[in-house]
Amino acid sequence: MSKTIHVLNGPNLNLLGPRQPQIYGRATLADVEKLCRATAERHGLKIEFRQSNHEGEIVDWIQQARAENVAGLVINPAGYGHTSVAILDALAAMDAPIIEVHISNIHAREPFRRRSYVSQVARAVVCGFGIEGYSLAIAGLAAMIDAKD
Ligand code: DHK
Repeated sequence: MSKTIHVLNGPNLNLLGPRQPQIYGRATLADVEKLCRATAERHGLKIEFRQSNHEGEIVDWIQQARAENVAGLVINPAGYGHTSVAILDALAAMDAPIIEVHISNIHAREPFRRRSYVSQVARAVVCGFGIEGYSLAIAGLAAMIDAKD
């Protein structure tokens, strides 16, 4: 039976494409989803792909991923990565590996973006590769899941 991973996206990522393309590129969230689905399929993984602008909804989804015993979680927490203890706490309650993704290089931007709460509980962090970072995250997660078997 193939394993399932969840890919969660935080606030404003629904605006990918038109939003600050000089930072985030011109690809849309639909393009990101297509890329994630293709990468997951290549690695024999099933995928659930979601985006929300609401902190509580993201917390609910993380709890749901935990309850469903997903094989792993990829999360671009977007702005909430820098602020949300609630999302950190929800992630900390998970056993499955968590990979944090940022499209931009958060370390080359404003100082407040350099700290991510999510990094404390992420097994790996990918940033600065544009949307290709999602594909790298899923490939890395697939290797971690395989190594565990
Ligand atoms: C996306 C956002 O919306 C920002 O709030 C983060 C992240 C960076 C990204 O690069 O994907 O600071």
